Amino acid sequence: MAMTAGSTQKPDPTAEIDLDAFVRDGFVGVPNFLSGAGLEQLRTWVCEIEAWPPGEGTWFQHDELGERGVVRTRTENFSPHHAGLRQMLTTGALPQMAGRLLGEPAVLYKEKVNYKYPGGAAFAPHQDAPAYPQVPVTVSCLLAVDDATTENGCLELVAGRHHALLPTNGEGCIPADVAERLSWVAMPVPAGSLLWFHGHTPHRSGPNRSPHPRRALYLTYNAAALGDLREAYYAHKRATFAKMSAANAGRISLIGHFQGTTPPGDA
Ligand SMILES: O=C(O)CCC(=O)C(=O)O
Repeated sequence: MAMTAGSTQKPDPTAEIDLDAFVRDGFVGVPNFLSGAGLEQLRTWVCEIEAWPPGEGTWFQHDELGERGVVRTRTENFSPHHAGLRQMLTTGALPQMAGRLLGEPAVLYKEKVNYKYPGGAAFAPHQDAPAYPQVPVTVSCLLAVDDATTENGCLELVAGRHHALLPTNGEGCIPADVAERLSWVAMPVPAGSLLWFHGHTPHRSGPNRSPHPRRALYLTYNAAALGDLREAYYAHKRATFAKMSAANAGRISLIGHFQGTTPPGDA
């Protein structure tokens, strides 16, 4: 099966979402979004964009200095430059599911792949909202490229805490004393499955203690009524990174949730 929007499309892809669970918990899984040739096609595409050189005003490539040297840790803003991924992210089932969760039509806000190679770093407890300043409400979906497990650093989330912004520390993350009072639940996601979560759902992840990468796409959508804000988001990220102080060097996002070390001159 070639993974075009048409061939992955089920009659009503949104029918598979447990909306009540999302409203209650702030996250919900959708199993078996891709399998077989569709999943293999996605893996091919992810390998293609991982191999792109550092973007010069286009995509973002972020690297990580790990125990095995420098490895790719994140690619962002690839949809304008990859037709297959653009079609999958901006048409058909994924924006339809986002629209069902938002309660109105949705448009892609940002997209990234986190590669989390063996030894790849953890992410500190955070909510995404402080990192997405152009828009008050988002929904994101993790599309697992490899099985995400407790060993390789799957997401851990907090149920029912997606209605408000928690306190933030100087990194834009949830302070340790607040985080330790929350009930974290690990959410393994099999390859090809989805995990949708709200922009205010607290989440974190551990390092990759396995010998294999744990790759995942993270696709974020906002209400289309608020506008197509992708370009504004990436212009803001680029400008912020250009004037980032030495104290913030090492970030791969507008917030300092990434716990790894980036090589000098990254981004
Ligand atoms: O990929 C992970 O392990 C966590 C990613 C995450 O929370 C983020 O990129 O905001």
